[in-house]
Amino acid sequence: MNVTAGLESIRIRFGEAETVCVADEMGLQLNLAAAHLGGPTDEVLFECEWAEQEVGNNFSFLRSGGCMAGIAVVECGMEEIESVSEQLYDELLVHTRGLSLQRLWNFVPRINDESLGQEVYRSFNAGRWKAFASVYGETKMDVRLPAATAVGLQEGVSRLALMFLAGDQPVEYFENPRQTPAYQYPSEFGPRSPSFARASVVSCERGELGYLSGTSSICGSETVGQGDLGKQFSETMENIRVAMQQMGFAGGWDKMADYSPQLRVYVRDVEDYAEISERLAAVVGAGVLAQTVFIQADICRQPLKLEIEGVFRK
Ligand code: 3EB
Repeated sequence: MNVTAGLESIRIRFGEAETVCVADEMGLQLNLAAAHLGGPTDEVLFECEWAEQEVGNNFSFLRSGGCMAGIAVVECGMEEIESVSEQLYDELLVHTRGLSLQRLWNFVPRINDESLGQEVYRSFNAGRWKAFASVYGETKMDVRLPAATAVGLQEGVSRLALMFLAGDQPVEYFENPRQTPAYQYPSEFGPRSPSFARASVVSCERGELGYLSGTSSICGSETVGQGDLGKQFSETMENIRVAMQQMGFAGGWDKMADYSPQLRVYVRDVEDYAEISERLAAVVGAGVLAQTVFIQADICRQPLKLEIEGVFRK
């Protein structure tokens, strides 16, 4: 363990050639091999005056006061996704014991490909579920699952990357009344359901931090608007509006700018970028759009064309 001084942060940088975790005196950075389509290239997820860095088996961790963040990047063949995911989540849950998970990002190689008779995303879900079930308890994990994103990378395809935020501050987890909780999706979407909540809200001294999970065109548990970008966009935005209301960040799109939104849009087909960006600008305005990151990524259900997540403050 080494102790460093100065401003430190955990960051993510898009549009890099290779998916890799960089640890230095500035903190931790996840370089992501996902094509950057628009907006800022870098996002700071956590910042502090000083931090302790710690290295686990697969993770690099940053600890500061009661806050903790970490990144793992692991070489992982398609057949190993389940076991490697379980191993990473085991490690993550051991190191964050006693803290609440606030937010997780999962970048899964070849997420929509088939391997061992099932989609890679389903294998990932099985491994993640096992780790949560063994630590939180199979029937009790829903109350502690954090907001999350799980998307696929096409470049640097053999690396699984995880990033997380945790802490000792109170966290409230939220579901979306328009959507079936993902941990209760019927088994047609996979033998083990995805382990995440629709949103987390963290209370800190300076106010509240709202983390909206990757949100897509799903109503109940069904994909809405197959082959229809316009329909998928409007369904996604309606899901976001309702989720934000649940989180206590109410007021609709007119109020959005007051919550210092940091949006991130995952676009499956690069050709759709211009239309999505235009549609988003029409809803949230040019100011919010300028702060929005657009990257290419595969969404975890093949028909889904986009997914949007966000961080909000009040
Ligand atoms: C959905 O609502 C779309 O598996 O961690 C969104 C956010 C999605 C997180 C995850 C999956 C995940 O089911 C996919």
